[in-house]
Amino acid sequence: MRHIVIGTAGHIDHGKTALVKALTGIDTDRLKEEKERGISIELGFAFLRLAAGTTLGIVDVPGHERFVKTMLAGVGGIDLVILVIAADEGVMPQTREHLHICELLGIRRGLVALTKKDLVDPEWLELVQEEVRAFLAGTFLQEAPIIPVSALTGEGLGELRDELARLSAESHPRRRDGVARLPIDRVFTIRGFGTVVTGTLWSGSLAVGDEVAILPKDLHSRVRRLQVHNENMERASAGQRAAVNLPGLETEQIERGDLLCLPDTLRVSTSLEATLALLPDAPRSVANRTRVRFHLGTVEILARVIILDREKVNPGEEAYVHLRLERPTAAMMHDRYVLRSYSPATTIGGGIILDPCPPPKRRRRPEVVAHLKILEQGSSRDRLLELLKSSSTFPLTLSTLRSVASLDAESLAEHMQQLLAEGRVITHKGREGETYLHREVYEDLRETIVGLLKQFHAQQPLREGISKEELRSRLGRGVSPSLFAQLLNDLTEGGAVTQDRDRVRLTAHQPRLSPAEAALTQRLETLYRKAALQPPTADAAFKEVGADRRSAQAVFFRLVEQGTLVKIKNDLYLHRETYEQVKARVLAYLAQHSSISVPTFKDLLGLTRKHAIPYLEHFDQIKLTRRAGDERVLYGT
Ligand SMILES: Nc1nc2c(ncn2[C@@H]2O[C@H](COP(=O)(O)OP(=O)(O)OP(=O)(O)O)[C@@H](O)[C@H]2O)c(=O)[nH]1
Ligand SMILES: [Mg+2]
Repeated sequence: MRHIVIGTAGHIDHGKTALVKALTGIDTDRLKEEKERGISIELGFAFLRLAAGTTLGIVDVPGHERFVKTMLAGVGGIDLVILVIAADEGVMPQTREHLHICELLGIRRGLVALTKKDLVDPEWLELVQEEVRAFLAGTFLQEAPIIPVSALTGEGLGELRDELARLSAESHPRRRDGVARLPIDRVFTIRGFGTVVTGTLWSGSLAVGDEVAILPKDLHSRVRRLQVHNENMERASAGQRAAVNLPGLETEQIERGDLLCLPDTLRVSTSLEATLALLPDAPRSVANRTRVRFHLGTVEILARVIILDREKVNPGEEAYVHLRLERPTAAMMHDRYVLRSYSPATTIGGGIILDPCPPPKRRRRPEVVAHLKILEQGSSRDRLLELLKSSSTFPLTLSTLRSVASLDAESLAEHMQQLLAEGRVITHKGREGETYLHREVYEDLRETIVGLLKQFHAQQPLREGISKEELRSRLGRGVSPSLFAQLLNDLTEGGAVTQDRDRVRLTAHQPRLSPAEAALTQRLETLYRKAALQPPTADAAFKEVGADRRSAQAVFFRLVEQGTLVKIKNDLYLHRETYEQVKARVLAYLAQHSSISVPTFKDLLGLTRKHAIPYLEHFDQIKLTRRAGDERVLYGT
């Protein structure tokens, strides 16, 4: 079974809808307004059964210049185009614009239907054919058949149908094993079933029962019912137009331009990097930061063009660009997109997505251009390595890698196996399962950690180490907790780093105390030991030992860090010996009694009520005890 989708294209009133109806019997102008005005406003959908088991999906697009946006949403997923040119009018502005769009989208095959043959005489028809042939020169349709037809008399329709059959037999089928992607072009409700979305499956397949996600909002649902060409199906695959019934979602939550896919397969981004080819007849050059309309799949998003390899892009030139979108979307490497000028909206160019999730805010830099060159021209292995090296979040799962690198599962697995064997890529078991990162990225991270520790020790020579959470946040760059733990363990095994509970330090680091600091440490420790259950506030202690606050604080926190002083609550610290005694008293009491009350505790230790409560709260907090009404019982009883 071949699945092919055909789109119409061409100027307003040239007979696209009439031709689709003559071919299929289906009138795709369904709206009242379309009937009244005699023009197409929305996309129309039909299908044509050919012999040899092929059913062609047909998307009929509007020709009006105001609806080019709709046209773009319609032709995003097509394999073949029927460029409709009325024999009595010949090539007109949207004939040109629609052909440009098809070229920019990388459509490779199609034919020209020279419609309204019945309105012209043979000489005229010949002239128009010559005009059209000249117009097609240099485009993908330059060798395409030009078939005169009349929707009115039926003349030429047989030949047209034969050509369509021939072309679809020659078309390369889309990849069914790819990542399932369906850019949504319609959303509506069917009574009794609820929300239904339609679109052309660009790649992969969908089956009844599949869990699905709608991007960029990341709404979740499942495929309850699936139709292709008005028939219920268990599965739809690449190149088919499908209607998908999604329970639990309202039509208001979804719109044309959203993308239906399987959960956790695609990543959304507001930054994209791509090639940009400006049409030779674009009205003007594109300057840096120009605001444009970006079209990909069925979506239109306003965006700014950041030019990466030159000052401006002139008509007919090709450049590397960073696209900053005003709303996120999910793209894949090698997707084709179209740009239209902001106002007046006309098609000016387009290109190929190279990096679907680059770091945001990139500017013109030689290394960015080098990166994009590899993504554009490199082998699939080089592209994979480049993406692993440049990804702004990591590590990456296989399914994310597969979609950003546009690789099929098999070749991705092969590449990864080899790269792992060569040691160029490292695996990591994270919350998302098996993930991968480039060895250089991993080593960079390790070096950064060591650098951060050095910096910390230089700034805080008395501190034993930095807390792990603090270190991870200084590392930035979206390192997951589990990857961070792996990095630390790796450094610890190598001996460079020592971990002590929630703290980390360089093994070589020895907190150095000056003689004055050592003396101060001694005095503070003695003070707290003696004070026992009546400890001073930190400030009072500093005064008492005759030290200024700044130098005393470092020494003080070192005592806390080492565990010599134990924090009960803000500004209430006990010497560890006193603390252990208090704890032992409570435990001993609770060994003989089922619970302890505040008054009992206070009497046991000779404290005032005000002072007693913080200790009990502290014990609750460290899960030694827990509250049971007014009393405390042992935690876990
Ligand atoms: N005589 C004649 N009239 C035709 C033929 N094909 C279309 N028409 C007429 O041309 C007009 C426009 O046809 P449509 O099919 O609506 O044109 P369209 O290209 O779909 O127009 P838009 O969708 O608005 O761009 C209608 O009045 C049709 O009846 C034909 O082969 N012969
Ligand atoms: Mg029409």
